[in-house]
Amino acid sequence: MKKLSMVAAVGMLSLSAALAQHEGHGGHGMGTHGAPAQATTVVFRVAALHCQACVNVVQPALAKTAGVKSAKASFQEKTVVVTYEEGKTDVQALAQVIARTPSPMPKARFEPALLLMAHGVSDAKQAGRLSKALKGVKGVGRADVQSGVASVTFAGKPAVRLADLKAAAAKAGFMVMPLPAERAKPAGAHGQGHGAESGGHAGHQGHGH
Ligand SMILES: [Cu+2]
Repeated sequence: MKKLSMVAAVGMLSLSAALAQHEGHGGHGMGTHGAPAQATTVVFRVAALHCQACVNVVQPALAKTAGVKSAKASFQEKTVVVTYEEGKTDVQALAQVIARTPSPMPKARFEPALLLMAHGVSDAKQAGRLSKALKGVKGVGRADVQSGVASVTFAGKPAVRLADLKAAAAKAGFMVMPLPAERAKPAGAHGQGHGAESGGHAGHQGHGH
């Protein structure tokens, strides 16, 4: 019986794959039943992800959240990449799960910022306008726009959806979308090396009292 249903499931999978390939041909039943909910992947920057112990608390907290399909935290990159089903959970609720997870490090708190790619921002004035538009969404705490990336934090009830942020940006003449995970690597990785080279100057400043 178990084997039979396995075979049936595999059959269904290859059938739907075949249907997807031949989308033009009638496609009856497509999208009416068994269609997967829209999955969205977002990236949060979490500066307080210090080590593997931090990763080991954040990932399971998200994984057991309804609507979350996968969660991958990285202390090297200070990011949490979450794939979720729209309608079951959304960005502010996910941020709250991260924020409410107790850090294993003393006195540390996970303070997630949603990273969004901002299109249509070419100068500081436009960055300011987009930032203001995002801050206008009820539930958004801070919204900073730098180098084409908007960093959004949340406050209050977990009601803000990605769609709300997109709509607010669109209304102001911009477009935001989740930052692709591969673009979320911290730019500071290069900066730190540079800082070490000119460490002599930094040292002087540090003793300047
Ligand atoms: Cu840690």
